[in-house]
Amino acid sequence: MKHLDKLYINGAWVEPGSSEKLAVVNPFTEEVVAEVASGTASDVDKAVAAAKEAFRSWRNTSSEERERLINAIADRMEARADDLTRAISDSMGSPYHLARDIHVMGPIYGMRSFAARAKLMDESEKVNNSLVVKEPVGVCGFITPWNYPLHQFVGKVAPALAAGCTMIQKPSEQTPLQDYIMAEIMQEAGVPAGVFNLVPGTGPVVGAALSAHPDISMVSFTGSTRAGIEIAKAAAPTVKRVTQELGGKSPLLIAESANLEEAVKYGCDDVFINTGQTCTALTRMLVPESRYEEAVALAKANAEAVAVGGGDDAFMGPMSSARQKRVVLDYIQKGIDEGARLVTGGTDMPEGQARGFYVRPTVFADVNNEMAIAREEIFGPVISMIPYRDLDEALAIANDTSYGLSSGVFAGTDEEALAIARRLDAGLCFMNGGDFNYDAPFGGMKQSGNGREFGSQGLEEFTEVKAIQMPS
Ligand code: TXE
Repeated sequence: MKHLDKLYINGAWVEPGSSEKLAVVNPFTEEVVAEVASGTASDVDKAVAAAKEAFRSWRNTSSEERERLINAIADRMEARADDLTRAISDSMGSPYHLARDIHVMGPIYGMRSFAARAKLMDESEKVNNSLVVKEPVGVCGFITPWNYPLHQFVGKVAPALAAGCTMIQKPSEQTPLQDYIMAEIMQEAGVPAGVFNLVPGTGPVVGAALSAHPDISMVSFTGSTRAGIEIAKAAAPTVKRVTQELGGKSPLLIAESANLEEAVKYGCDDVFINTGQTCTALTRMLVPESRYEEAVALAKANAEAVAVGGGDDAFMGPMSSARQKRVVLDYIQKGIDEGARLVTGGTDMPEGQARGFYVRPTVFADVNNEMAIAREEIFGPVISMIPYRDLDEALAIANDTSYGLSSGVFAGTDEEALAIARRLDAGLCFMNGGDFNYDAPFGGMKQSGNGREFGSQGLEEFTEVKAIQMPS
């Protein structure tokens, strides 16, 4: 068992103010694999003081220097890719090969992408007698979840470094392990003391202290809408900037003209990858009535072909925690009770699994958009198939949600798909099988959040603009 009992503050490994520990549980074995320090509000004060002091000089570094450092961090992430992969696989239950390809390689690209963006901070604009310049927002507090822990870390830390901000990072209680490796990497790469600080701990203690701290200028949060609202409320009295990446209940609109086999396969893979614990998952599959039963049969076949387990051939590991497994099983039961047709899956353990937080890839048909399984984020491998009569009805159902993070469309031609994509109320749209892009802005409309991560918009979130009015 690992013991990670220190915090990383002001460039040094220090004792936390409390002897309480966070227990990290391996979702494959259900055993505790690590005990991790749990910080206090006074640890947050120390980290904020260090970040505030470091900001005085870090904000004045050249963009070339910040570019060099971010590249040095990305180089070290590559060198320690196996350690990062093992940490994520062991704590969040992703089979090793998927943890490496999805959870580690993508974020390394994401980190490096911000090296080149540091120089965007040097851009200025002359507007009549004003010179408009960019400045870093200041000391930032980051609160991240457990479903893509390194991706979310990079989406906040990389642009903050590029902009010239300093920061305090709080990982999820469930998945702090890779953050310890990242703190070591920051130290080895030569990130100056106080620029990056790591304070693991609970949401109500460390997360709340970050949200309310008067010397923090911005909080960036990824997680549940519930916690996002609490954080925004706690942040309001200090008028700090708050960016939120929250939940989703995203539609996949399959048009009459689509290649049904391809569209249903894409939709199933998209929901089952990461065991459904993806905020962009296209969990509401909208299918024309005329092709509904054909689509249901295809979804059943796809779900039943998913390899569940922890090995090299597995596509789907266990849920990340016993609690999340309970949540998903309760939703499956609710779907049955609400009268949806359980096509495949259900509340039993998948075949061949004796322990681990596994659930079965599950498909519901005859779902209407009022049911809880169509309205609430389940965050598990559960697809709700909803029939529609015509495109207007399909779009009305697709947009009838309090969320607006992601969406997807399949149609016979790209022109038709693009026209539909423009009518979906979401920050992202995956069109005719289009891939995730680390250089494009990522974020949601409506109750899916505020602000964007990645791409040059991801840097802008960490930027203040100043208009200097010059004599004419
Ligand atoms: O998230 P929480 P949970 C959704 C998903 C999931 C549900 C609950 O539907 O089933 O949320 O997951 C910190 N002040 N998503 O309970 O509680 C907490 O310590 C400050 C969607 O695990 O939001 C952790 O670091 N911080 C999602 C982080 O918030 C607080 C990713 C996330 O935990 C806090 C994860 C508070 N009052 C869950 N309360 C996505 N958008 O990708 C908690 N935290």
